[in-house]
Amino acid sequence: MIYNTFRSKAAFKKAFEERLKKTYMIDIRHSSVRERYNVLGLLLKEEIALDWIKTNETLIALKPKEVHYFSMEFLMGRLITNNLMNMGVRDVVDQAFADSGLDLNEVENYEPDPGLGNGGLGRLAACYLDSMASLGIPGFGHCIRYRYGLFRQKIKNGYQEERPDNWLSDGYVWEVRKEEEAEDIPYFGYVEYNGKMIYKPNEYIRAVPYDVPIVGNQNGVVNSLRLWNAEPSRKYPKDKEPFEYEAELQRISGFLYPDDTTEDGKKLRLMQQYFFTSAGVKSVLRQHKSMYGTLKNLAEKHIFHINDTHPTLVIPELMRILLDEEGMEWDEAWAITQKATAYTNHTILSEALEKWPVSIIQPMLPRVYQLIEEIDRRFGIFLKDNLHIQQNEFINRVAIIKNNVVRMANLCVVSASSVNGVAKLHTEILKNIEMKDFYELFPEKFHNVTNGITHRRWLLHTNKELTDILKDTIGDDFIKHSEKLNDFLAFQDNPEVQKKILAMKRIKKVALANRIFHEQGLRINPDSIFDIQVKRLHEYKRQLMNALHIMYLYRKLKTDNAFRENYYPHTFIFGAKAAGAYYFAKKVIKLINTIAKKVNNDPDTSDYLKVVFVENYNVSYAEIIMPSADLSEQISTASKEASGTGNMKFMMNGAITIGTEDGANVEIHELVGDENIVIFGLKADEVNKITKEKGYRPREVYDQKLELQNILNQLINGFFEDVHKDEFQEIFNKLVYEDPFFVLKDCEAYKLAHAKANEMYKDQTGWAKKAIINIAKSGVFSSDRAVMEYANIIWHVLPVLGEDK
Ligand code: NBG
Repeated sequence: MIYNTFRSKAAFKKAFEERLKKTYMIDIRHSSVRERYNVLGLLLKEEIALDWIKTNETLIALKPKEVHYFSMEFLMGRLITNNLMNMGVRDVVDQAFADSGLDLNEVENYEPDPGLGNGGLGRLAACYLDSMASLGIPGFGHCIRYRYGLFRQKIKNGYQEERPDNWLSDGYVWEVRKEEEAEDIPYFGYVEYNGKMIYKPNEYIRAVPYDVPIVGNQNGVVNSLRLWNAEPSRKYPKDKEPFEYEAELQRISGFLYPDDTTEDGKKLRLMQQYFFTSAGVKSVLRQHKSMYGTLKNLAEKHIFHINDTHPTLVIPELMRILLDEEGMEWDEAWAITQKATAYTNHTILSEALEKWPVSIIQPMLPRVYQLIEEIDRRFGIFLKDNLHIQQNEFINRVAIIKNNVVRMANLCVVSASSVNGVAKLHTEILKNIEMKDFYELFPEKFHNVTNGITHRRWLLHTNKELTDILKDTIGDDFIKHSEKLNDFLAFQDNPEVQKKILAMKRIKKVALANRIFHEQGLRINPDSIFDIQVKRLHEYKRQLMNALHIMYLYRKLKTDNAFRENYYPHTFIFGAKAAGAYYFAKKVIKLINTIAKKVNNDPDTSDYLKVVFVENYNVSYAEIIMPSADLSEQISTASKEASGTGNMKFMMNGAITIGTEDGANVEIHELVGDENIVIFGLKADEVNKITKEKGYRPREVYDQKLELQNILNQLINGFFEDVHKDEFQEIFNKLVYEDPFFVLKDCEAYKLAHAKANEMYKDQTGWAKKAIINIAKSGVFSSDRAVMEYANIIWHVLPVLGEDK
């Protein structure tokens, strides 16, 4: 498609200059970056608007089935470059800017990075939106318009400090407020029986949607992400102080994941969950009704995807509307609700499987709670009818409500038509261990869809150099069909291509080194191995094992000449945010920074070893980090990482994985073979066995392995002069006396894996070959593949939109 404003360099320049004048009364030479950004955004949005309208018209004409992806998080990253590229106009703008002496990068970097997510789960949702639009699948996101996203991280004296992320302070150029489509969301009150159930809420909160366009890749498709904002309802609550009501509103769309360790935090979280699920469901049903005049065919036209348990209330909310407002009988409403919902599980960590105390949910959502009770009661009858013997324990395990808590995952599995895990291993663990009982009951519901990442953002946009090498060697089919990356295998032994890959890596390493110097004043050597672990800070991800290994290296480098001579210089790079209330994780950040300070300032080792903790790791930072890695650290305790997606981004950019057989690492391993990955450590079934047998005594490892003992002692013996001797006592104690994630048990294997990687890297040709194989095999990890699997196996939707259809 041709976008009028962007049809030529001259046309764009003219429009841009005129708009700058009319909007800001300023000429281009004197304009600020903010003004340029806003005007460019507006011009793009105007063209997007036309495609948006066209997409809607197609939806009205074709009436296809639509996906509604409900997620508490969407970690979108910046949209400007995405939109420029997906619209195919980036070159025009770039050249026009260059002619006028302006820097497009600077303007792109002005965009705030909306941090509406914590990590992998939120980023996955963003990748899936990109793929749905690019494939022509009608797919819409639903979330909350959090005024503050995930905190901005500051490192002060080695400690993490959290600062509010006020991403909306200067407005958000992409969003469109849809006042007319606001919904009132009911809370509290009671249910009256008057021939039928009538819910009498005590208060309403108005949900106003802000739509953000999701632009498909050069296909004219524009889907949307609907962010719901909390505002006062016209039906003002009678018995509430205005300030109290106002404060409640502010909090609902105030923060992403507020502290839920307190009773108050829990309530707020539940209010948020109902807020956006109810608003989303109502808006879809309203549109459906106006199009078809009935909700009887709802499940033929819509699928509501429940991304982890946070949006589970989609289920009782659908039931409520179908029963109470549509007057359907239970069986009919239930059949529709089941067919129209699907659930993805993203973790087996039990603390993340949500459980709501009845004492919170019942008063807040009395009718919804009644319906959950009824679903549970009927499920109980189903069990009694279907289990041959009375199996009380089984029934207790699968019940939705037990001991006065509502188990949201159980509600999802009982109700939804599909349950899926996010990598093969993870799905097997769900089927055979975590959700074994349910798998026995409903084997047909269980599916696997291994996660994916959009190669448009994580290859085309972040790594132009690699994209050019690929275009020169295999043509540009891979842009639309990521599986074509496989053709690159043919170049694994080609010396020219190998050289180009190494040169590409170096450019990307220099770019990261510059950013780190610019931000933190630390110089790192782009000719050292960049060994990178970036992800949320969590014990199971074992950043701590990485840190202990660096302590080991430091000691060796200082004391063992032969070792030093054999050692290829390394730069260890970490990026991670720890949840504000996660004390232990914050200690690990302090430890990494303490090690960094000591190691980086030691002239004996500084040519060999550098450690960097990058501040405020987020999507935009990841765009620079992913392409620059030689080694990708994916070292979680086997069985604990559901999939991982950083592992895929690194691989696609030519890094070699050093990792455990966990999550999607298993599939990376299968694809590239033993030669092109460094696998170590306990396997998932070993971890499960040891856990079950309760036979692990980390203290014994400490007593027996003297080398490791020395390192651990350094945590508490004053080795780090800059901190109090007790600073890391808790880390020491946890490792030596509990070690729930088997750090000590895997330490030795990890050390050997690193030694192997060190040797591998010395053979640069061999390394380049491995990188090529990793890149070539990464095509299956495109989110296009993942989304097509969802479309075929779970959603039953077709890619009907787009100019090429
Ligand atoms: C995370 C898992 C990751 C996985 C992402 C996306 C949660 C609850 N889970 O392993 O820890 O890659 O989800 O599926 O954030």
